[in-house]
Amino acid sequence: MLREEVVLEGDKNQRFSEADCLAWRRDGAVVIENFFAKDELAVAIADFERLYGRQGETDAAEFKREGSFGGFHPKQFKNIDTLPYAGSVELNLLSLHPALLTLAQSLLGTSQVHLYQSHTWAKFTGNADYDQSFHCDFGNHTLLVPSDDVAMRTVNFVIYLSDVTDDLGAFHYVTKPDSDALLGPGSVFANDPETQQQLKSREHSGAAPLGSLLVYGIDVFHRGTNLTRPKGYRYTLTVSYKAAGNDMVGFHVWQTAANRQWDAIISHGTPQQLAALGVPLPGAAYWTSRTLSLCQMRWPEWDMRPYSDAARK
Ligand SMILES: O=C(O)CCC(=O)C(=O)O
Ligand SMILES: [Fe+2]
Repeated sequence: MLREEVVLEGDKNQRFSEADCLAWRRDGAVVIENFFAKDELAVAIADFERLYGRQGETDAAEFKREGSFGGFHPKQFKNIDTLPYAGSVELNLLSLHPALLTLAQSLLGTSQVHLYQSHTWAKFTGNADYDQSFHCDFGNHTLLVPSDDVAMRTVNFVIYLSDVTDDLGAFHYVTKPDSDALLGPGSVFANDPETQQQLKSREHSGAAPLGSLLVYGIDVFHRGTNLTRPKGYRYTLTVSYKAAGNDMVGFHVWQTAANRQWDAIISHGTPQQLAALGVPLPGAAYWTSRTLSLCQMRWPEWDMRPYSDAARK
C-alpha cells in the first residue's frame, strides 16, 4: 500500500492536538477528554438507556478471590450489540463521526480508512466481575501479530457515553515504553502471573468524563476493570479503524447483517462516511448506470446524487 500525504478534511473536524498524536505514537494510548460535547451524545445515550437501562440496580459488586488476577468470563460480554444498531441515526453514525475519521486518518497516515469494528457495551455493577488480565487486542483482530509499520496496525477508540471513573470500570493500560522496558521491545504476550504483576505496577487509568475518547492500538497492554460503585453503570462504544485494504486485520463482517438497520447508515451517511464501510466514493469506476440504478432500488431513501453527478462527468 502506498503511503500518501494526508489531507485533513478541515479544522472543524480536528478535535485533537499535535500533543495527542505524539502521545499516541509514543505511548500507544491516549485519553482525549471531552472529545464529544455532551449535547452531541444525548440521542445516543437515550438509545443506550432504552436498549440496556440500568440492569440489576445492585449494590454489591461481584469480586474475584483475594490475591487472584482478573480474567475473561462470558458474563463480562453481555449487553454488547454490533453495528447497525436498533437505535437512532445518531447512534448509528457515531462510529463514523467526521472527527473520528479525521483522527484515524491522521494517526494511520492515510486518507483511506476502514471501520472494521463497532460495538456497544453496557456494564453494570454486580452483573460480572469485569476485572480482566492484561492483554493486547491483536489476538482477535488479526491471525498474526501487530505489524512493525504503524500504518498497518489499527486505531481503536472507546467513546465514553457515561462518566468513567475507577469505581466504574475504567480501562487500565501500560504505555509502550513501560511494557518495552519490562518485557522487551515490542512484546505483546503476558501469559504468566509474574508478567501480569509487573505490568500492574505500571498501569495508568483511562478514567475520564462522559464525552471523552480513549485511543489505543492492538499492540498495547490493557485490561478492563471491575465496577464497584453501588448501582454503577458504564456505557461505551468500541470503534476501530484500519487502513483500507489491510486484510491482515478484521473483526466484523458488515455484509452478514443484510436484514438489519443498514438504512439508518446508508441513507444518512456522507460519501466519506460510507467509504469507511467499503462504499466506493463518487467518481469511482464501480459507479455505472447499472450499479447506480440497482443500488437506488435496494436503498430507495439514499440520496445518490453525488454518485450519479460524478458518474456523468
Ligand atoms: O471495556 C474495557 O474497558 C476493556 C475491555 C477489553 O479490553 C477487552 O474486552 O478486550
Ligand atoms: Fe482488550
